[in-house]
Amino acid sequence: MKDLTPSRDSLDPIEIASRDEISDLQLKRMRWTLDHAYKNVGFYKSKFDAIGIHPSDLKSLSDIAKFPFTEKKDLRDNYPFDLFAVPQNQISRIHASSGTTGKPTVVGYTKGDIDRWAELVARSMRASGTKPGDTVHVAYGYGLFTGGLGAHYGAEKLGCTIVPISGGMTQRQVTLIEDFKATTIMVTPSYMLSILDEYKTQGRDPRESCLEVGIFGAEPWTNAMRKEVENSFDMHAVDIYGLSEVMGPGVANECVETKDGLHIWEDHFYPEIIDLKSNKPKIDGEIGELVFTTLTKEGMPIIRYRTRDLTRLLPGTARSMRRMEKVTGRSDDMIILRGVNIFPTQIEEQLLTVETLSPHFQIEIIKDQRMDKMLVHTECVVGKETEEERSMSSRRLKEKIKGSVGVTVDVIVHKTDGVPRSQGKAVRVIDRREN
Ligand code: DLL
Repeated sequence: MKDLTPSRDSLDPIEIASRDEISDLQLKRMRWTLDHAYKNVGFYKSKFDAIGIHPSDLKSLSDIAKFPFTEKKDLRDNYPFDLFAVPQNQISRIHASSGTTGKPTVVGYTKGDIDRWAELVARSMRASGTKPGDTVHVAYGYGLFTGGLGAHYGAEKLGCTIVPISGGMTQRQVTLIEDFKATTIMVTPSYMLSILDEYKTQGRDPRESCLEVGIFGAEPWTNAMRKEVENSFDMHAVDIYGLSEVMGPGVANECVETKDGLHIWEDHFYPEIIDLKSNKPKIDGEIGELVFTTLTKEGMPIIRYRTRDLTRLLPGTARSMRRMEKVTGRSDDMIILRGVNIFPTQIEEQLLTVETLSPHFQIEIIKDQRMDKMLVHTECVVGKETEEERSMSSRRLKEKIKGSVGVTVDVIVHKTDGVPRSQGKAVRVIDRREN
């Protein structure tokens, strides 16, 4: 793999500023945000008033813990536009999450927000090793989902050639990556695996591909998966994090030279980690739920948004801004099986150590005579399809999961293409228990 470390003078000065400079800027911006939200969003005014807190009570950054949380439900309750802090004619873009049940969650951006978002995605891409002039294949979905357009505007800001292909039609993805000579791909990690399969189907050697960098996010993925993709394509695999309520992709990103967790762009977002039970802030280094306060959002500022993502905060390395460890999973996705907490990423990690199995998987939870049972569906690799080979692979994975996660699961090894393929965010868990 090429050394793609960006030169220090290509960085935004704040990325490598002192902690004091960063904190001073955060405090100034946090005051502005609280004021803006209080004055212009009825929801925040009534929530602050109800507990007798006022933006002027913020004397230091840690005072943010005195303010109330915002949750996904609050976005639904204020559907569609009641959390907007500017008049409608100043909103230049709307995105929304599909929401499997009930109303979607809607977010609005001013022109300035769109511009800052593009800057932050450009910063994220530069951190990933992408350079002006590179060709970027954007396979995140375009539309109300923030992935496609978020990546697109960032790539444009950085000065790249963009191929706005969106998700789907995997055969064509591979043809166009190769014909247009993309050097960066932006896509969910699970869809990247489908693209990898397609390379093989087309008889192409992925290690010969022109791709140098993959910027993967929108769903949890492990370091084991990083190794798999990096070895298969001889490319860098870098993690990008974000969520629509806070902005979209580009809230945090790994640096290609370290790949040791994601630097949070702290000049625009203030992170906290809270305890899942007590909701009290935890200190850096401790695992809990990630909470964000935006510092520059005009259209829809958000105060102490509970992401449900589990991680911990770590000190800066390649940049002065703090890092978040790769997200283990969402608290909503945590499976509790006979008293043991399990995240799909733990299964992914083990699966990737069994060479006779492909990295595609899906977890099914069923009730079997009143007992919860977990089935892991996966596939054999080409050449290991016999009944005997598949049952051996199944036993190996079952043992590994038992050894590392501590639960007994059933592993069903299908033939190639037996597990549904992702074209965006993978559906990892199907829960068939009745409540
Ligand atoms: O997924 C934004 C995005 C698009 C991020 C493209 C990165 C790349 P939402 O649809 O609102 O926004 O989903 C946000 O996805 O709370 C996490 O649970 C999960 N997520 C996003 N990035 C990562 C990541 C976009 N790198 C939700 N690792 C978040 C783990 C991630 N989970």
